[in-house]
Amino acid sequence: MDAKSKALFETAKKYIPGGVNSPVRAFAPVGRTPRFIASAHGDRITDVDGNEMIDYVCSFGPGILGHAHPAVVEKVQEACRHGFTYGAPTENEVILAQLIAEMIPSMEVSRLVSSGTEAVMSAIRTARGYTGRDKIVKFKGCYHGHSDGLLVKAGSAALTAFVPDSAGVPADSVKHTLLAVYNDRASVEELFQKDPDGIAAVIVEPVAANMGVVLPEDGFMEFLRRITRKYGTLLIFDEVITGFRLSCGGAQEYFQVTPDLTTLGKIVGGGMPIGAYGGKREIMEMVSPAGPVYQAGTLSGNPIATTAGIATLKLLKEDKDIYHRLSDKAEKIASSIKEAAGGRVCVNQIGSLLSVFFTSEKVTDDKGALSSDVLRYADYFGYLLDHGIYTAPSQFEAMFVSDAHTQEDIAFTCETIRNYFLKSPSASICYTE
Ligand code: KE4
Repeated sequence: MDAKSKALFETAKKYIPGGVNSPVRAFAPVGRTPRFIASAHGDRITDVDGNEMIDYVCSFGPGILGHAHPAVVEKVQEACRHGFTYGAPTENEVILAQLIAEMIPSMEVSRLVSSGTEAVMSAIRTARGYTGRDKIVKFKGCYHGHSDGLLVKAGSAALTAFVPDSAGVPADSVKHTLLAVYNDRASVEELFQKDPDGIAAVIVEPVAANMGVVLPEDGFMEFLRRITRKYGTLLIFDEVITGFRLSCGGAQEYFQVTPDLTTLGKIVGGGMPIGAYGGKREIMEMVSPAGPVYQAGTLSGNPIATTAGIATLKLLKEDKDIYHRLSDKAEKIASSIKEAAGGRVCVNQIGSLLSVFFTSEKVTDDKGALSSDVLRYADYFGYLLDHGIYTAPSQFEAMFVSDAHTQEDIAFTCETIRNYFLKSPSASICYTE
C-alpha cells in the first residue's frame, strides 16, 4: 500500500529536515506516512507505490486546471528548447504583467518574484517605503509565507504545530507586527485608535484558507477598505490562494473591494515557481530601480515559469464558464457532507475552496478553527486516503477543486464522504456557504 513511500520517507529524513521540503507535506497532523508522488494527470495523482488517488490538494492551489494540462505542457516543452533563464528581461514578462493588469485591474503595475512568501515580503516593504510607517496589521490564523515579520500567530502548518510563532525570529523582527482577529472589526479599530498614524498596511487573506477555509462575514472586507483609507494605511489583499481562483479577477472582483496592493502566487505560475505583487502605479513606482525600495531575484520572471503562467491565465481568461463549473463541483461536495454529517461538523465553502471542521460551532476565526477536533479530522482524512481520495493533510488547510475533476470522481468523493459519516453517525453539521 505505501511500502515505497515509507522507505523513501525514512531515507528522506536523513537528508532533509523532517523528510520534506515544506512542513505540511509531512502528514504529521493526520498521523500517516506521506505519500511520495510519482506523477499526476488531470484530477489524479499517483504515488510511488502505484496508488492512484483523486487529488483535492492540487499542490495547495496552483492546480486549478488539473495536473499536466496538455496546452500548458506543450508550451513549457517548447520554451525549454530556448533556454531556462537569462537574467535579462524577456517579452514573456511583459505579456504576463499585461495579463495580470487586465485580469486584476488594481494591479496596474506588478513585479514578478519566485514565491508567495517573496511577494508578501516585498509588498510589505513597499507599503512601508511608500507610507514611511513601520507597523503592519495581520490576522491571527492567516498565513502570508514565512518571512520573519509575518510568522506571528501564522496559519497553515505553523498553526498545525500549535506554535504559530517560529523559533529563530528575533523579537525586534515582529515588534511592528500587530494582531487582529478575523471578522472582528473592534479588534482592528482598537489598533488604529492606539496608533492612528503608525500603521503602514493591513494585510489580509480576503478568504482565509490557512486556518481551514474561513469566510469573511458580510461587509468585513468593505470595513477594512474604509478604515485603512481613513487612516492613510495601505490595504494589502494576499491573494496567493484566492487570486484567479475565486474568479478571473480573484477575491477583489468576487467581493468588489479594491485593495491598494495585491500579492499573488500559485495559479499565476501555473504550477511553476512564480509570485507577484502589484498595485497602483504611484505605489509600485517606489520599487527599485524606479524607486528607493529594493527588491531583486535571480529567477524572477524566468522564461519557463512565465510560459506556464501565461498559458494558464489565458485558459482561465478565455473560459467564461470555468468558475461556475468549479463552484458547482465544490458545492456538491459541501452538500454531501451536510446531508451525511447530520449536524456536528461545520463546512465552509466558497467557489472551489472548502473545509470541513469537526465542531458544532460555526467557524469564523482562528479560535473557532482551533476548537475543532483535529483527531476526528485525521480519522476522516485517513478514511478518504484509504478509499483513494487525497485531501488536505491538515484541518488547517483547504480542499481545492480543479476544472479537471470529473463528475464521476466528484460523485465517488461524495459517496465516500457519505459512507464515512454513516459509519460514524454521531457527526452533525452547522453549514455556512
Ligand atoms: P509560498 O511562499 O508557499 O509560495 O506562498 C506563501 C503563502 C502566502 N500567502 C498565502 C495566503 C498562502 O496560502 C501561502 C502559502 N500557502 C501554503 C498552503 N497553506 C503553501 C503550502 C506549503 O506551505 O507547503
